[in-house]
Amino acid sequence: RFTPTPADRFTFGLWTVGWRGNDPFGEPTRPALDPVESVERLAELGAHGVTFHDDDLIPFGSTESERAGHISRFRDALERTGLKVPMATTNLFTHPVFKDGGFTSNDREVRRFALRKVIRNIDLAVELGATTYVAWGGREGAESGAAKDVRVALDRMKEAFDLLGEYVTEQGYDLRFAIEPKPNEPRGDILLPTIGHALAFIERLERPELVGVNPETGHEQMAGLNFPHGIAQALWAGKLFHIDLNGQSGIKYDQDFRFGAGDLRQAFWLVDLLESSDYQGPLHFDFKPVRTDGIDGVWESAKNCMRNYLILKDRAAAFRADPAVQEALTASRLDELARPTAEDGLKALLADRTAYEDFDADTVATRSMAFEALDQLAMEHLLGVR
Ligand code: 3MF
Ligand code: MG
Ligand code: MG
Ligand code: MG
Repeated sequence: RFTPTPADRFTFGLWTVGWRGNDPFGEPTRPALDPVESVERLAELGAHGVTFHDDDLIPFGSTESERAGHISRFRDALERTGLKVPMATTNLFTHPVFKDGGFTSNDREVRRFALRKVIRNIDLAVELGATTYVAWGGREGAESGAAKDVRVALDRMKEAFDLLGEYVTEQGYDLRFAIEPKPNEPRGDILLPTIGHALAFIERLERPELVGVNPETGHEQMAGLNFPHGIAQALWAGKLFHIDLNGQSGIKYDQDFRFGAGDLRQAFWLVDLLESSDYQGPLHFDFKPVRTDGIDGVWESAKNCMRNYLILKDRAAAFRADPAVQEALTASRLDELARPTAEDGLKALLADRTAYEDFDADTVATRSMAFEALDQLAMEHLLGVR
């Protein structure tokens, strides 16, 4: 029970299990992991796929022949294990050349290099079967006011996505982009800081249909936002192309705990939402095994990201199937929310005296929404006592 299979669509970034525990104050606490070993271990644990930044697989500055060697070992491991590569992405943040960003660096030469770096890895992503290309612009931002003209930087950001959209269209690739918002870290303030900012930006692009979002649990919660609400709006907009699942405890640095740790109640509502939605993409974990642990903790936490998702899926299904919950939902008028406010039309609404002239606001105000009873049922299902 709660043991995943590839049919569950769980995926992991090479950089997640491969994180060595280096942070701004400390050196790595674990040795480097060979991507081939990560592929093998993730397959053993029941994952469906693996994702990567170009530099996770092919160290920055590799020669052509070194690059080919890394790719061929990786490809062999994929073939051996059956693991898929549904998504890939670009590292536009580690090398010092990206200190002021990739797509929006004030330095034009850096911007041109960034685009070429992305395009090169898009070709590899498509070769390996990826259909989603994530773009996290962690260095696109500023620490001070005059350093970045945000409106102009957004022009450059749009230019980058328009060029990338033109490229994949010309190549005939079956590939869509997913922008990953984050409010801050490593920049003081990052452009496109939340799901909402990204959704608004996408509508200004030349090919908006090619671009969606890849929201990360902790990133929205770093901004104090409700992650399930953000995901619901992305779904509503038809823009949930991918997702980064992890755990975060409130407004702090990007904690990247394993899924289910941090805000457990938001994790429950998130799983409830995803499982009731038409989202068919990968369930991708972008977490960091805590640096206090050795390699044992890496595989333990990877396993438990998936296990916690499956446990929450079970709890959410029990919640929805409980007749007491269904009654409580009706008492809370969720069915009424689903009914259009004026299916009789504007004219009828204006003519309806009960809607205004004869409406008794004081009496209607006394109707309870009964949300407390409903929420307690959720709590008890989550705690496993119902
Ligand atoms: C940083 C992130 C990134 C992105 C990754 C995928 C290094 O907080 O979340 O992980 O997820 O770049 O595009
Ligand atoms: Mg992150
Ligand atoms: Mg994070
Ligand atoms: Mg992420």
